[in-house]
Amino acid sequence: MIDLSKIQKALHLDELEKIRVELLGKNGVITKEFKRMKEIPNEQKKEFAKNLNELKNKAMELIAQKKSQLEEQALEEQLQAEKIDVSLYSNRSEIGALHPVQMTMDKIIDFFVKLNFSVETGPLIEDDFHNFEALNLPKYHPARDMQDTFYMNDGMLLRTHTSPVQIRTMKKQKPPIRMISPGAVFRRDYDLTHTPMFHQVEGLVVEDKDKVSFANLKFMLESFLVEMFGDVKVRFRPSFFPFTEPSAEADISCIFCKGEGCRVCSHTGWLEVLGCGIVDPNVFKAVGYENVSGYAFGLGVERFAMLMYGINDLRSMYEGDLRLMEQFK
Ligand code: 2U9
Repeated sequence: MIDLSKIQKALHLDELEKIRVELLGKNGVITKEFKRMKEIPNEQKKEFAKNLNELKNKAMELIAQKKSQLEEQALEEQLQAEKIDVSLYSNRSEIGALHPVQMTMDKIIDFFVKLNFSVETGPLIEDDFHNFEALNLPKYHPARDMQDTFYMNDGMLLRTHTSPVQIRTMKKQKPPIRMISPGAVFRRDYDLTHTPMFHQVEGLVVEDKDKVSFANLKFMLESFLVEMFGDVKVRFRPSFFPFTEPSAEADISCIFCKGEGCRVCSHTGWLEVLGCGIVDPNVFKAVGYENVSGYAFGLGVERFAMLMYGINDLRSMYEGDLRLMEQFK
């Protein structure tokens, strides 16, 4: 008796194929039965052939049915195995943000570039001439003290302001000059309001003698401060810097209390934001410029960033805490 029940029991397609070969292949049991035909007596041949054909057809039908069932099952298994759960949590990479100091610097630079200032840079490690001597900072000046400046063993130093860039630019270019120098500067200072490295943007305009006035400087800086801080009042107070004469410091009306007086402006209603002045003739002498006039200014970028973005601790700028950065995306 040929048993067809094992077709139904096949669990996988390759098992079913083995059964098909066993039954219907070249040496399969059903095929062999057909070969036995010649041994069957003539009167039984018809009946034998009919039964055998029925068996063969039945086997083929069962195999085809089972095959499509197993194919469906295999497809289902594959779909299950390759299923993607789009609701699962993924390790998304975070999008970065520019540091508030960089954003502030970019805004400052944008303003001056629109006014046709060139953007100049220079070395962070400087010599005494470019950092001090040429800027009318005499030998006994306190800024030159080991307590205030980082010195290298070879007498070189970390620049204490970006002013050496203006000296280098004047040495390689003829007037007129219209430039800003943004960049990092270094001072031996570390407390609530000072870090050993911070950023400055300084500006310099040099024209023919008597062409540049304090009024030009005031107008330009007033426009700049209104662009940066919005609708603020600006005032200039007399001050002193070795490289400018006369010198002034500019204040804006406090952006937090609108000039009413608060903790940030120490109840004065004013915030000091930059220094400026008419370039001292000794500075022009040091670079060999004659018959020129010029104005200059300088500002601390961190201070601007703190005011513009309401950051109240300078040190938080350099702690690398992503919670600060994430607020600037
Ligand atoms: C040359 C001539 C003049 C640059 C100037 C200031 C005034 C100033 C401070 C602001 C805050 C430094 O970062 S801070 O502590 N700077 O007040 N800077 S005038 O004057 C120059 C520079 C170069 C050749």
